[in-house]
Amino acid sequence: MPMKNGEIADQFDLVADLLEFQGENPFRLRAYRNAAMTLRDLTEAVASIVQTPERKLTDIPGIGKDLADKITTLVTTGQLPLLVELTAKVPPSVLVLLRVPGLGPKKAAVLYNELHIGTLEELRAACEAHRVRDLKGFGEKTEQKILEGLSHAATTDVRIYWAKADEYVQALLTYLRGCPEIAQVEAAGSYRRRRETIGDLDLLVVSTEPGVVMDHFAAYEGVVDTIARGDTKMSVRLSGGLQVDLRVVPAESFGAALQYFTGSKGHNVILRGRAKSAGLKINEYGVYRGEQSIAGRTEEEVYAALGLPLFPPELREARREFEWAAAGQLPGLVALEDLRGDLHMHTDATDGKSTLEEMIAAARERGLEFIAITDHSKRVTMANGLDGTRLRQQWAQIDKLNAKLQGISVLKGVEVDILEKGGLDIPDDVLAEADWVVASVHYGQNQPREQITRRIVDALKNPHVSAIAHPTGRILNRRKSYDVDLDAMFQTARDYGKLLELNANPARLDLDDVACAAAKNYQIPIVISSDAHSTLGLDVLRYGINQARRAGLTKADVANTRPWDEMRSLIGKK
Ligand code: DGT
Ligand code: CA
Ligand code: CA
Ligand code: ZN
Repeated sequence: MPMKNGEIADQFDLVADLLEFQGENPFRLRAYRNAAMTLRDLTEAVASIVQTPERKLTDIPGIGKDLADKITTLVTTGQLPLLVELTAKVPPSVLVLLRVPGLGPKKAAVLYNELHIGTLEELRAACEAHRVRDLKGFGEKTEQKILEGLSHAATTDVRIYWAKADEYVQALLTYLRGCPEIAQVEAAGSYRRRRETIGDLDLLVVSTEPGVVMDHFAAYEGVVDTIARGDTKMSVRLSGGLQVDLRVVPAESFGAALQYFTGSKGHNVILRGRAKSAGLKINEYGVYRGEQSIAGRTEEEVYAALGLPLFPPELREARREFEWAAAGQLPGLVALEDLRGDLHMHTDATDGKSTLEEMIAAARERGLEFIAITDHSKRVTMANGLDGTRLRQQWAQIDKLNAKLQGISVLKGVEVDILEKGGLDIPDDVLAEADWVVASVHYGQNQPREQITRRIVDALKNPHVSAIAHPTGRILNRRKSYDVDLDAMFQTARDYGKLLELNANPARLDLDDVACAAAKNYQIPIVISSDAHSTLGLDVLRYGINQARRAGLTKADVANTRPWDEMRSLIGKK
């Protein structure tokens, strides 16, 4: 399989991190970090450029001769000699030290070189034994600060995006399935429940030869460290820091183990209680009456033994799933195939990377029946946002294209900014000509609750606005939500017949699962949108579907499962 842009970008980021750790000059690091960013945003696979003789990597902005050579080497050999050289000096696992607040690359390197500290546990032990204070440039105060920082680092341990975890999982499953001693392998835990972020991976393997399986696992190229190994379970760390727990179980316990290790903990606690009241016992090996096992081979039979349906993993969060099961009303969850349209995307008229024509062609290839082009409005100066005149020009172009297009309708849309002082960034007479208008907050995100809520509520009341995009503005691991009053937003959306977006970008997933479920209680239709800034960006819809399923949304709850003609009547457009 050719290397993906994201994989190449990861390698470059790792190079930059390791160079930084080794005290290399900042300009050199920045070149690698910038290249990684460029690659992630690129719509075309660089591997295919490498394999096309008449193409040149140096035509990509920001990729010079040196980086082009490195990409070529990586794509053709699968390895970067520079990275091999760097990791020989410093194992990538040491980079966890940089997560401790106040511990920069220089000090971390001293800790590693002088005291051979490579993990947070070792760092804590060394501080507690007062071995850190005597190092050159440290002292008692620094040691104390590191100890304080450590408790912070432990609790804010970065959870990776589900989308990223999925890349690791797919590669691991492919690798493990190549082992002849493995009869079955499945990823459980929060990954299987499709949580938006993942703490660690939990893999489950059916085999009669645990030792052979674990040797095979340890030999995986992504493994940098074995954290623990027992008779049937093992934990490793991958380069990049992610921990993977692997358990080997016999076939007759696979269903029980899969159920147990899928969790969530809260869901399992309720399950155990129900077993107990039925005079049964449940654990990762099976369901037991006395000493006798009555279920264990499949999850379905495990749940059935307790009089319960097979819950979709996304619903196993100890929220309302048991209540729904008791009423025989587990929702039939929405699926990716149900989506017919995508109503939020950008082109190179603003900050998108692809042209209007490219976006349309890519949407059609993906089987979408309708799309809305929603470029930014002028307030977003960084993105070269459109004013009324440029918008109308784009819409005229869309009208022209639509006349010739078959199999897909392109809607005239805009992502209009909700201004800091309130009001919209595009005049009403222009908005009136649009098929679809999403309004969003990009500026003044730190305003007090009342002010930001008023802006959003007023936008919902504008007759031309169809929906609010990324309604809370959070970016996972990076930016908190605005302090918006969700109930006020929901109430207004319902009163004015407006929709709310579930932005499917894996870093946003906004509204989140809990808010989507709340919106459903208000009977507000949710629209799942990609917010694509390139043709490849259209592929994120599946992450939105994950989140919608966790919210218990059905096909009927998601507006863009309808044909556009029906959807249009939802938003009161002729
Ligand atoms: P994560 O890794 O933080 O994203 O979240 P999970 O849910 O994958 O949690 P993890 O990896 O600690 O454990 C995987 C599953 O194993 C968890 O969802 C339920 C089960 N499990 C782990 N520890 C316990 C426990 O103490 N009690 C119960 N009932 N189940 C547990
Ligand atoms: Ca886990
Ligand atoms: Ca785990
Ligand atoms: Zn957007």
